[in-house]
Amino acid sequence: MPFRSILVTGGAGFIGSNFVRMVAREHPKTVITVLDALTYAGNLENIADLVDSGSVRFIKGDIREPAAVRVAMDNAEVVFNFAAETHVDRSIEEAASFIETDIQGTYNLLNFARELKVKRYVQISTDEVYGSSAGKDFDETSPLRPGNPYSASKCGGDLMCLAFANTYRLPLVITRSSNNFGPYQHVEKFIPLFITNAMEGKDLPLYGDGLHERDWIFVEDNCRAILAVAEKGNDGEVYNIAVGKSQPNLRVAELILKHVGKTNSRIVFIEDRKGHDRAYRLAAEKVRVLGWAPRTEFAPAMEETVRWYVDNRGWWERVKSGAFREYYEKQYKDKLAKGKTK
Ligand code: NAD
Ligand code: TDX
Repeated sequence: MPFRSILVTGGAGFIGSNFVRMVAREHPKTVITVLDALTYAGNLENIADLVDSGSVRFIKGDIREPAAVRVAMDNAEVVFNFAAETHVDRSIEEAASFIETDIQGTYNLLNFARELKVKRYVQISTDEVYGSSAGKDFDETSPLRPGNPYSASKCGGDLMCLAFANTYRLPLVITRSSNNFGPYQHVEKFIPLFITNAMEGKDLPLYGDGLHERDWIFVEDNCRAILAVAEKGNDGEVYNIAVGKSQPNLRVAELILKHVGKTNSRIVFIEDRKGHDRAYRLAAEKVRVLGWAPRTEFAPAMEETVRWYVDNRGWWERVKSGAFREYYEKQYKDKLAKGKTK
């Protein structure tokens, strides 16, 4: 990778931690700083080994606070913004924190990226900004039609990015990927919730008729696509990232049960999510022109993912019970108190 030093916001979350692990493994000369507020979704355990070995400098801080952003961005050549409030169901209950982090936080990052003249700013966005797809594949020029407060907040962040690219010529790119799955994903999300509930012998709560479709991408494939866009994408442009194999939630739930070794009897159909987007479908040829293609097939990646949750039971039990925070705070007490872990 041609980047000397990168700032990864939200690097203690699901995709951010997988991204940091990939860069540390494959580009050991790149200096990595992680800025993460460690919200309920941020878990220092996800990158603890890298922080301990000195491969990653960790700063506990909030992108909503300009001062924290300014400190973390010092010396960053490239900024990757993964930090966000990300769970649709939470945004339906209460959206204020989504607006603050996903829009205001993005604005803070853009301001300092401009002031400090970063070489490239990469905004991690989502297929949800286009809204539900009725049979049509959305490309990067499709209109934004968010269907819930989370995706509306992501649209706000994206639009501010595009405004900075146009007004100030900030060299930035935006990636919009489909649903990710893999290790370290929070148990509130569909696939980890269903895997861990199946392991615990609990019900698997499917919303509505269970026939809503998602185009699942293995998290490592998305991380590689994000790197490709950061390295080779054109300034001011958007890149969709998807595999192009949508499937209904019910089928995914059945596959999970098969891998966990349980019967289908635990699937229960519950009241639908409010405003539930039926399907997301992306046309993602543009990123392929940069040389990216997914390396992973859904079925083996799912098997690997289930195995990860089986092998890392302590990790998700601590996330489910809430004990994860006490666990890492004990380990990093002094360092976290100073607001810096190195
Ligand atoms: P996640 O919820 O697992 O992680 C989010 C991380 O951001 C956490 O570590 C959290 O502590 C941190 N964070 C939240 N608010 C913050 C703030 N104000 N300041 C600093 N840090 C803060 O999310 P994820 O699934 O890893 O998603 C990462 C990014 O990818 C998000 O921008 C999301 O919109 C986007 N995305 C996710 C998916 C998916 O399927 N998970 C798909 C497309 C796009
Ligand atoms: O208990 C559940 N039952 C259920 O049927 C949950 C949590 C989800 N579902 C359904 C809703 C969706 O159709 O499964 C599908 C996936 O749900 P989520 O994991 O909540 O993902 P989604 O709403 O599709 O949004 C995800 O992809 C786009 C991420 O959470 C976003 O951050 C990302 O931008």
